Amino acid sequence: MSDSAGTAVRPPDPEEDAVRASGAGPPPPAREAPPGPTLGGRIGPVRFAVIAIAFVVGAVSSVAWALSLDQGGHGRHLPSAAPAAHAGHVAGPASVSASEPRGGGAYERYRRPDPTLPAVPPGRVKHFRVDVLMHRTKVADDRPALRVWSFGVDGHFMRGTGVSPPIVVNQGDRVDITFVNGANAAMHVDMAHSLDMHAAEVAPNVAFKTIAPGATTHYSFVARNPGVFMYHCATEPMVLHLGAGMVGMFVVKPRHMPKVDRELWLVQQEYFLPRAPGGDPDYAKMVAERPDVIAFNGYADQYVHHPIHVRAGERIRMYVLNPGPTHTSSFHVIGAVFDRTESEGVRGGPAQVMSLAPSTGGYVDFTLRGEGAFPFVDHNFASMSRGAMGAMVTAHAARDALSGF
Ligand SMILES: [Cu+2]
Repeated sequence: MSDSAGTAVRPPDPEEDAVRASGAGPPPPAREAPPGPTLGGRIGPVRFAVIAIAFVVGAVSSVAWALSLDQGGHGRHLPSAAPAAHAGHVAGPASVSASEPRGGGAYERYRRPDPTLPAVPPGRVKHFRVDVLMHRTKVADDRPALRVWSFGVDGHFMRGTGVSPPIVVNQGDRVDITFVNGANAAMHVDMAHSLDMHAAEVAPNVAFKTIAPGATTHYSFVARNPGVFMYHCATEPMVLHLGAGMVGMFVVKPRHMPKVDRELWLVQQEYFLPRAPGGDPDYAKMVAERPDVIAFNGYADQYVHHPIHVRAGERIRMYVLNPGPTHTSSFHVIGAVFDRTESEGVRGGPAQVMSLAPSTGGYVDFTLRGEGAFPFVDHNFASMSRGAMGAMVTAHAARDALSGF
């Protein structure tokens, strides 16, 4: 974690890979602006003090854990000492199998998800293959790893975080889904799962059926209704499967949508840490509605440490989903007003927040008027303190732009 006092420094982000490498079709929205100043972690004195304490405690506990794992012979792929090691932010292997951890203690290296909304794939029928991946990762620098149950889309897995990739189609598209509950041993699937798409108007007992590890199911639907929908596992107990990570964003872009310069996606997700490092999430915490970490795109405060680079004056659209499973989000961008919002079929704005109950999605349009750092948060500050915070930084912001918070 970096800060203006220089207690630690994170090197620049690795370049993210595209969520979907489709060829033809509409041009993708603008990627992030060229990196400006490195501004990670320049935040106010109170928050800094809390983070600094957490940093030290986290470092000590993580080193102790790493040492214990090494003694047990399970230290393979461990970053050298959690928070400090994450300062490396080494890009994980691109292949599915290369970084697969073994044993109870190894976990994947952090890899920053690209917050740029993927382009709609070409063709009249949109085919997606959705896989299940059960993998060990951290979701916060200063907290132990856990086993996250997540989805991959068309061979893209967001290893090193707890998030699943977004899926994007246009209103009116036919969507063809192949759901694979762990295609091979590298997926580490050891239980039954299912795939429920909220945008799909289908008989759920047919389409969303629970299938055994290694099995495949298939369904198709027309995305008649625009919106920011959720997809998730619907196998009981659902709070366990959703709380373990089996959620994602499914965007149906409306016809005649006003153009913007940049489209971003954010999934605000809850994580319930296990009783033992590397274990499955704690079910008791889920039913008690007590998440340990609440994060945008699968890793606490990641876009504070590695801000999203934008340009002052451009039109920005953020697609935001709160899959929960238990908490409501009050999504807010500090220093901006949403001049247009749309959530669950209701258009609004100007607005200061977009309220997102569990399984609610929407998008907000706004312009950042001036050079600087613009944090985005869950304005439920208890959730923000658990990691639901990020920042956009404009191309010509001062190097210390985030230090004023
Ligand atoms: Cu499941």
